Order: sequence, then structure tokens, then C-alpha cells
Amino acid sequence: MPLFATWTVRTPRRHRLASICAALAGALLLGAWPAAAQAAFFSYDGAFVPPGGRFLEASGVATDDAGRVYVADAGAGRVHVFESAPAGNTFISSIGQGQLARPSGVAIDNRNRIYVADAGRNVIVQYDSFVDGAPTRREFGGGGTQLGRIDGPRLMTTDRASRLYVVDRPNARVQFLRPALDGRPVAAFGVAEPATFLEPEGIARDPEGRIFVSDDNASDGEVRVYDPRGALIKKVAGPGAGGGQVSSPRGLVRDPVDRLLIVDAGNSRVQALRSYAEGSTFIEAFGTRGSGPGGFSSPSGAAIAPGALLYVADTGNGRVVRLRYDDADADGALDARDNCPGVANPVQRDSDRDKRGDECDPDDDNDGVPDGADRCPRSRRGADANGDGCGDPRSRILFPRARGIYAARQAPSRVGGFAGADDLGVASVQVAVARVVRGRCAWYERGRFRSPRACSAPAFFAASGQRRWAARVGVRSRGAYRVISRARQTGGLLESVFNRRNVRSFRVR
Ligand SMILES: [Ca+2]
Ligand SMILES: [Ca+2]
Ligand SMILES: [Ca+2]
Ligand SMILES: [Ca+2]
Repeated sequence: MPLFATWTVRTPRRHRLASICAALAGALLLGAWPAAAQAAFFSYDGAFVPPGGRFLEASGVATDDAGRVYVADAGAGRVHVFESAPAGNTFISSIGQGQLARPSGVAIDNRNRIYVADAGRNVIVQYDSFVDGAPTRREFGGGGTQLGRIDGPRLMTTDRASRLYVVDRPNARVQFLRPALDGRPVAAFGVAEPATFLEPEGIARDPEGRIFVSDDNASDGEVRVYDPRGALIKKVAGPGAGGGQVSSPRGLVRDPVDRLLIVDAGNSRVQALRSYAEGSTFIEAFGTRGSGPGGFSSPSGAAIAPGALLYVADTGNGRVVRLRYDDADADGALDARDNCPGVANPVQRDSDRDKRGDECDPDDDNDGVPDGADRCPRSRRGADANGDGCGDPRSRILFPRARGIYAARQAPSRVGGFAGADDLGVASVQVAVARVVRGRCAWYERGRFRSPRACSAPAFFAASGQRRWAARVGVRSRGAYRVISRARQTGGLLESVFNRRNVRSFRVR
């Protein structure tokens, strides 16, 4: 019985939410967030099998951009593809039937090309698509010890340049290949030295190019890390059953925050270690020997997917197990990257992009008006004269055109434009039109231009429309004219700043 095994039985989401809310309510009373660290790092989230009821020998697992899961079934001689969905993983299709002998590993590159390690034929097979009966795109490798030959490919990984890193177990080495160049080898390095590292199986690579390799041995299994040129840096996990110790380690996965997830087959569990930069120290283990939820039997490959999911080939139980990890609030965002840990906010919306999710941010739009008092809590455009958190109303004149000169016959009969008032919206728009005579303004009221008076006292009348507005004016005489517009915000605030946007002059001659 492993010392650090944890049992977590899946709780219905409704109950999880209720308990999160209860925890939050309690935490708010105490003035603190619930401690995410108290929750289990891993939790069981289901399991799936292909048509036929079980995997004959599930080995490597990979996922693509869309979260689809590819499972190499060495016993069935094909790769099964499954859809990813919150409710579970439904079977889509199979690849390589009649072509693959014993597919051991599978990897997907950043263009969703599929690479299958066929341990039965000592080749890597590349496919373009997961569609049923997809044609073989290309094969490379072939048995042998020379560079570019592979005697018994196991698990694989890719990098952003679409290089493929293959564990060549009988040759106790890792090879880098370039599928784009017909699988031309880039380099290889041996893993056997120092001694006892003779059964390499799993591989993972971090963004700095460091390569993690597992040694699938029950008594002296380890996980080692190598530099990008294949020089051994150190051992990150040694033999044993304690936290951070391994027995027959197989699949390795690097997660988005550089943690290492290890399929610790001999101990029937998975483990999480902190990033290399944090010393690769032990975080938590999950699993025990068995076939129920939380049980594993001789697991092998693994892969992560969007939604804080980890898929593990539970080989002896003929299934693939889906775990949720580092997601105490069950919102599908890894808590290490969750912008509101402790609250389920799957959308992770962060209106002001300050890295605090709206659900955790007391001022979502960062305008200094707290959400509770902010009438536009998630928007703020321009000045805010009355401090309600909403941008002030603004109107803009589109026609007549600025400094336009019109013949008397074509004098404008309408003025119009646009208006906006943040999320509260525009209630109405008013306009004032004057004929300018020797520095005084004859304002247009009730269908005609009145006697000249001060230009500083415009006579506004209602335009029709809101966001798009227009008004009729009866301009007939030659002369200089001025148009002013102002918008009223829903709730009352009237536009009070006048400039070239909302004040226009034109001339009729
Ligand atoms: Ca989360
Ligand atoms: Ca969250
Ligand atoms: Ca924010
Ligand atoms: Ca605000």
C-alpha cells in the first residue's frame, strides 16, 4: 500500500459548487480565501474504453489542441481517438488498423500531426489526420543501432519546432528526429550511464530544452533530467514508495507551469513534482492498486488536456482514467494559473487585464469606482464627470461635413451623426443650429432662424434616434452656420464637453 496514496471519489458538480459557496461564505466571514492547498491535488474524474469494452494494451497517450485523446493500443494494433467533453470522452475513430503492429507511443505536434511509435515494426508512422482509414503519410526509422534507426520505440514527445524525441529502449537511448526531413536524425544520447538505467520508457521536455526520462524498472527505477545536449543533470526521482520516489516509472508529462507528472506504475499511482526551477520537489501522489475509482493496474502513458485534465493509460484495467488535477474550484483552470482560485470561474474573464479575474477583483474595470457602486462595472470609456463609473455621453456630427461649402440650392436640410454613453446607453440627442451674423447667432427654433443673440446660449431641440441620430433644419439663406450636438445618457447625465467632434461650421453661398 503506497504511503501517499489518496482516494478521491467524484462528487457531483452541484455538490462541489455548493461546498465551494459554503467554504467561500465561511472564508469571507473570516476575511480570507479558502486555502486551495487543503484540497487534493488530483481527483478522479472518470474513465473510458473503446468500442468492444476495453483496451487490450493501452500504452502511449497524447492529446491535440482540441483536447481529443489519442490512445495507442499495442494489443489491438491501432490508435483509438476520443472526443473531449465535460461529461466524458466519446469514441471518434481509430487509426492504423492493418498498418500498425504494436503501437507503443503516440505524440501530436503543434500542427496536430500524429506520430505513432510502432514497436512491432521499429518505425515511426506519421499521419495527417485522425479520420478513419487515414492514409499513412510517412514512415521512418527501421531496426538497428545506427543514428536514425530505432530498435524498439517507446514513448515520445515533440517540441515547438516539430522535432520528435523518441525513447529507443533496447538501445538505451533517446533520439531526436526531424519528421519534416523524412525523419532525419538530429542527435541521440545514451541514458545507460551511470549504470542501471537500462529500460528507458517515458520522456518529457521543458521549454528550456531539458529532457526528462524515466527508467521502467521495479527495483531501481528512476527519473533523470538531461540538458538539451543530452548531458545528465541530475536524478529527480529515485527508487522507493515514498513521496517523490518511484517504481517502474513510465509516462512523463510536463504541464503548463513546468511541473512534472509521473506515471509511477510500480506504485500504482501518479505523482506531481514541482518544476525544475523549484527543485523538482514532491507535491502529491494519487492512486492505489485496484480497479475502482482511484485504482490503477500497471499504468503506462499519460497526457494532459485543456480543462486541468490528466489522462492516464490504466493498462492492466483496460481503460484510460481521467483525472482532474490542481483545480480545487473545479472550473477547468489550473489553480496555479487560475485568476480567481477558490471560485469556479471557467471563463476566466478579466475585464481590466490586471490578472485578477472579475470574480475576484473588487474593481473589474480598474476605474477607482468599486464594483458595488459602479453602474458600468466592466467598462469605462473616457471621462467620468459624475463618478458613477461610466464614461460620459459623447456625440459626434457626421454631416454636414466640417467646413463644408455648399451652393444655396444644395444647402443641407438635415444634420446627423453618432452618439455613445458607455454601457448605460444614449437616452436622447439634441442639436442646435445657428446662422452666424457678425459674431452673433440666430438660433433655429420651431422651424425658423430667430433674431441674432449670444452664440453662448444655444437653443437645443430634439434629434431623432440615439446611437445614430439626425434632425431636419430648413437652411435656405446664404451665410455661415454652426451646428452643436449633445447626447443625454440613460439616467440623466448630459454631454458637457464641446469640441471639434460635436461642434461644426459650414457655409452656404
Ligand atoms: Ca481552478
Ligand atoms: Ca477559479
Ligand atoms: Ca481584473
Ligand atoms: Ca469600477
